[in-house]
Amino acid sequence: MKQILVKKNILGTNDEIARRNRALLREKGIFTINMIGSPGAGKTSVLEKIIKSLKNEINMTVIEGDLYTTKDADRIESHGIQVLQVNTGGGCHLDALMIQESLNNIDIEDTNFLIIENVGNLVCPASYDLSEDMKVTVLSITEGNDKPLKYPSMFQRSEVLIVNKMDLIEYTNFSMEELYRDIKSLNENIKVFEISCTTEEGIKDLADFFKEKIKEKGEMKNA
Ligand SMILES: Nc1nc2c(ncn2[C@@H]2O[C@H](COP(=O)(O)OP(=O)(O)OP(=O)(O)O)[C@@H](O)[C@H]2O)c(=O)[nH]1
Ligand SMILES: [Mg+2]
Repeated sequence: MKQILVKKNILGTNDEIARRNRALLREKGIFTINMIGSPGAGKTSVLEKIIKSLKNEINMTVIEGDLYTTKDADRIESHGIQVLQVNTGGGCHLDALMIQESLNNIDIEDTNFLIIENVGNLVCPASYDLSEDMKVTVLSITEGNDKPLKYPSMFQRSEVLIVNKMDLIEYTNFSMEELYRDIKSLNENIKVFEISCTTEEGIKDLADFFKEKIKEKGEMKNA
């Protein structure tokens, strides 16, 4: 599996680079998501479930962002998916230059769906456009339902909220009612999926949702 260490951005502003990446991804018809959430919210677990659901129909590529290690990329690679690990060497988020470098290091000709797993962090990634079509935030039940109001930017900028670890709700004081009230006050258009990677509740609906978006964006390359 490939792994890159990032360089300092001297080539332009994040938005300029993101614009160039976005043009390339549009030309290739690749639907791209930027998956964000706290450390341990379950981003890689959700990704693994999506891969299992869609890999026979859709060609996927994953870019894994982490400070150090190839642990998440190793998990993805075990599913037979093209994956690139980006190590930020301590940086708390990915940026558009890292995505540009990633795209230079992988073969995207056959890809329909590009999933970027951002560094585990609910704050910094909100400010960096990675040229995605959609920001997808993963919030897990064990983090508490107060997180949207405490960390609003990410929730305001996301098209999709995945509420993960629903299997644990009975052991916590997490209130779905309060969550929906708060999240809608921040972003009335956000689409919410309640899921569990343990029981697989909600995974099919989530996979179907992405499948529609992928088809809208480009021709199926494995058709
Ligand atoms: N009970 C339960 N545990 C889960 C669920 N989803 C993930 N986990 C567990 O939560 C832990 C963290 O999951 P990861 O998928 O590694 O989380 P992550 O967000 O990718 O973590 P980082 O990449 O380190 O930020 C693992 O031990 C998973 O097995 C779920 O739906 N229910
Ligand atoms: Mg992960």
